[in-house]
Amino acid sequence: MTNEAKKFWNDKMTHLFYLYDADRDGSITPVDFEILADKLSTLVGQDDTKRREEYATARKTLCQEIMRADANKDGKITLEEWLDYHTHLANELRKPDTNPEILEQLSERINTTFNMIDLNHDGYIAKDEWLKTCQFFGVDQQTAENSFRQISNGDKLEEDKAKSLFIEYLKSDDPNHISNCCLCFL
Ligand SMILES: [Ca+2]
Ligand SMILES: [Ca+2]
Repeated sequence: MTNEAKKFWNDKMTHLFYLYDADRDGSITPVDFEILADKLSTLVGQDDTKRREEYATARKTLCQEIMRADANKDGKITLEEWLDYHTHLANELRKPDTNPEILEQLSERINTTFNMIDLNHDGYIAKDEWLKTCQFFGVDQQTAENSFRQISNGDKLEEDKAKSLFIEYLKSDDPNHISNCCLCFL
């Protein structure tokens, strides 16, 4: 990896870290997931009790998976822990014989995220779901629309495609890679 590619990848992961640090205290803790899930659940409507419960469960799963990055187990993920964890993960994903346990953990994380974005649970990410989620994470509308056009087959993004993009997002150090627009979905 060149220094430039390394810097790009580091910046991408740092950006992701701050997206998750919802209370902006400089570390990722379970409180951040509560804040994010509360905000996200307003996207599906306050009245939908069932979806709100699903969100609560999804939040717990996602939190559990991501808290694996807390190397010293003090209940907080620092930026350093975050970058170490994802460097290790990305290296593992680049191998032809990725550790199956790591793949399993990552699929848990990706499935949960996918279900949170797939607001109506039909197995696809529709354009409006993509736009809403992008907006939620502060991506401007034009960028969101352009990225959807690039990655979808017109009006839908299929589950398998979405999941492989998420994995590429973690691996790729190429500033022009199509998966870069998936920031915020991990
Ligand atoms: Ca925090
Ligand atoms: Ca820690």
